Amino acid sequence: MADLLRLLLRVAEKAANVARVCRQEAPLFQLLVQEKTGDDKNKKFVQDFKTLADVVIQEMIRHDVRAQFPEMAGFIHGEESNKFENGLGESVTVTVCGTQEETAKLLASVLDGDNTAASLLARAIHQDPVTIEANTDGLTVPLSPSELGIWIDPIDATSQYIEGREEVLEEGHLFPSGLHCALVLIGVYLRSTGEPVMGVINQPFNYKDPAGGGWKGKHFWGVSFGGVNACSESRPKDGPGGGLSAVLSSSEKPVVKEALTSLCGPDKLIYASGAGYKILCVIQGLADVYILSEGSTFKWDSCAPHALLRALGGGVVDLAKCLQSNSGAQGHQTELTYHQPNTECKGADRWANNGGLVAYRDCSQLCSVMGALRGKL
Ligand code: 2IP
Ligand code: CA
Ligand code: CA
Repeated sequence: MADLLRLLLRVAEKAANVARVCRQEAPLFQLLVQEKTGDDKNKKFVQDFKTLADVVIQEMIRHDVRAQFPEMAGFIHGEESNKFENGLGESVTVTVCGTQEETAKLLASVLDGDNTAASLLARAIHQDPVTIEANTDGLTVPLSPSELGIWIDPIDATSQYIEGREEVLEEGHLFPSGLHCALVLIGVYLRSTGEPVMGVINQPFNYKDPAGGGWKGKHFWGVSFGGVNACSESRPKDGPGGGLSAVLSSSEKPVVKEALTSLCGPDKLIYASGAGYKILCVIQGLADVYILSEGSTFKWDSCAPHALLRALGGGVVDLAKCLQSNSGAQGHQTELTYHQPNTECKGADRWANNGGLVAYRDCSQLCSVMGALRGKL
């Protein structure tokens, strides 16, 4: 398990590099921010490029995990499909090839022959990342790769990634939107039960090097299984004056906003972008809970940060199930799981967290939230 963790930290850093390169290299950046104007072919090309950054990152992660852990090959899932139709109507399957040149050639066929953009992307994909220091010494978990599956969100909060507003983060403060909300999420679950057992989060745009070296990232990881709980973050201390703080999507239902304003007070209700970023805020103690009443997140959004929350003694529950359950919020029956699709749904919705969710560090705070929402939804 420690081997897998080290690999995921490394490949998430490579993914962060690709995300940074797409914003740093002018030919790629132009494609990323280009307005969707002009003829249909141009619109589609620009749209493709935005998706391509995501697809390429996901395939790179899949490629590297499969190379080291072939037992996991059929169980590496993600948000994106690797089938692409280019502007000429040709179908191309995006994969990471054996050499940088081959990958560049393949990418050029998706990018309608834009060799400069294709070569820049291929270089980032095949580049070795800087070594990631993680204190995983002595971490032994009795699980083998053949028992595990993976969920990847190559870039969460894509809209913030493309908009690209820069914020200077301050320790202990939640910044609701901006580039820092974009995250690479890699979660590992147990195939038999669906419980999240390991998570790696990379924040590619954590701070800008004051010496002009560009954006630097930050990584977070957690492992939680069978009594072993380890996390790069320590459990945050309770804030002054008690009281609960909650983070929500700005598109949350008015009835939920009202119920939580009554519970937390207006000053302790914060809105932020990115499902992954909101759970990260709970992990870091920038908020106590994240509540979402709709099924607008997916397994790839929650799996990685869920594992970190578990390692800290918290979790992520299915809100609808929790509201129905008589035993209140406690018990593991209401925690989100990652191994079974919603069979009644089609497409991406098969993997939606349909009942909404609540992410929490502290069970008693989860109970307060459920108390405030019961009978309102
Ligand atoms: C999105 C992204 C959005 C989020 C949505 C996710 O993932 O995290 O920001 O909505 O739930 O599915 P909101 O910001 O309102 O919480 P992606 O960017 O990967 O599509
Ligand atoms: Ca997402
Ligand atoms: Ca995404």
